Amino acid sequence: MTDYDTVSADVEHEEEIPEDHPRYQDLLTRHRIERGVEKGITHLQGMHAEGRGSAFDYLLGEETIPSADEAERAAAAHLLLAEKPVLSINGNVAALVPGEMVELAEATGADLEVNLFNRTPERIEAIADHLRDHGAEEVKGIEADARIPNLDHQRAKVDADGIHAADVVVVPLEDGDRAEALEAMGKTEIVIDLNPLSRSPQVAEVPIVDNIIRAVPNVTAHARDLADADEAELREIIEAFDREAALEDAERRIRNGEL
Ligand code: PTJ
Repeated sequence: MTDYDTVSADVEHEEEIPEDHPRYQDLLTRHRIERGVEKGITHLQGMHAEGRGSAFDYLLGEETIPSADEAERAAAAHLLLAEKPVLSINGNVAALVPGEMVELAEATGADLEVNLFNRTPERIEAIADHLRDHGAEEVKGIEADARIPNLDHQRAKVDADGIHAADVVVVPLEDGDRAEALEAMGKTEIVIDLNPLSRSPQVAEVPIVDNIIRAVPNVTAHARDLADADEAELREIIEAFDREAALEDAERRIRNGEL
């Protein structure tokens, strides 16, 4: 039997966290965010964001609920059909799922673009390096030679041949103003956010109410499964997905979940 008292609050490497620990995913997530802050990848505000997310995840039962799995399949179908899909990476995403985002980009032919709420050249570089360390070949968002209309200067910065030109954008843990501004540009938005009442999932064509740690590998798995699907099959999956029902289902789970 594992002696859980021996799991230090300050583990050096994530392998030290026992996988059978009842709070394994939460401990792993916290550890990755702390390391992200230490490396200059994650903003301090990212810790607050993580705390909020972790509370919602607890209420959801820390599992991918069936409606989230359907959203993840619809997200995969959108990405495979897209002409120019882009995955947006902020400081929390980079700390939590760097290799998983690289794999999703490879499975769907999407570009990776660093896009920050609290933008500094140092953090942009640190995140781009971190993604390259995890196998990314090209990382966009450094040049930031275009702007999202109707958003303040720093948060509006994107690459002209990246998010600005994208038809489908994955925006995990996104700020509501930017999600709305991207929607106003006509982008198909796939939002990953554990709070179904947040503005970002509310404006998304595909709201994924799931922990990003579970969601991204599952979208990749669906994309691999659908790799040989024809356009008609992908469109059918997209048509069958009901965003309102998915949001309502997640909210109901959170309000009525058995703890
Ligand atoms: O790196 P930067 O500068 O771009 O800043 C990133 C943060 C996340 C700090 C910034 O975008 C921010 O403050 O975001 P919010 O407004 O706190 O929104 C984050 C949302 O993500 C909240 O609704 C959380 O519930 C949700 N969230 C947090 N952790 C996770 C999550 N959703 C899915 N998986 C998580 N692990």
